[in-house]
Amino acid sequence: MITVWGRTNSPNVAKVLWTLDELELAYERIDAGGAFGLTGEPEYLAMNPNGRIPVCRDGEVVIWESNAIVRYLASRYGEGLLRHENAGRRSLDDRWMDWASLTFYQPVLALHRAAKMEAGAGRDEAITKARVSLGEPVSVLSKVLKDKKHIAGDAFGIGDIALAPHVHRLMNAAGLFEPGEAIAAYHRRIVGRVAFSRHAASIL
Ligand SMILES: N[C@@H](CCC(=O)N[C@@H](CS)C(=O)NCC(=O)O)C(=O)O
Repeated sequence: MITVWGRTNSPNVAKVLWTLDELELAYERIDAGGAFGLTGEPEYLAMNPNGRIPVCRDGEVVIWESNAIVRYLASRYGEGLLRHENAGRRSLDDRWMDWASLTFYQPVLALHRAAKMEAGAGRDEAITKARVSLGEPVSVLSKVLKDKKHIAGDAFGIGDIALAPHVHRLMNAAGLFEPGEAIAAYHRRIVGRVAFSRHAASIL
């Protein structure tokens, strides 16, 4: 049995649960992180010395870092489905996974946090700062998605799994940021996936 530790409203946990659902794999999930705690316990730290969520255990294999978990699940259970055999094609998904985490995640998180601030407590400044930091990555993403159904081409893959929860967060901040039609259309395609829709509501 596969076990996942993590609260459901984390986009990094959502990536893992979404992958498991796409692959129709059975799993159990244990609440951890945020108000659930657990991540500072010695048993948890033995699995992930960073004390962060998610963690995934599959038999003897224990993995942390959400992208590493998604890659593991796709390679072990989704070869030819979510994970391509051709190394060059695989690298397309890999680079967008890295881009989503290293370039896109922080500006989206900044807007998400600014949106939740109380009016008057520096909220407007925080929104302006987040908008500026989103400008370049959103421009790149819009150009790439203009001619593609999914981030690495026509076929859905793990590049989308790493990227879409952040796109979803961006779309949830509608009114504060206009991401443009290419990103909005991509978001509609992803939301149309049953496995994503099961987890999307909890990615606040
Ligand atoms: N790069 C890591 C980030 C892990 C991370 O920072 N997770 C957050 C939730 S998204 C966390 O553990 N926050 C502390 C908590 O929830 O207690 C990954 O992708 O797994």
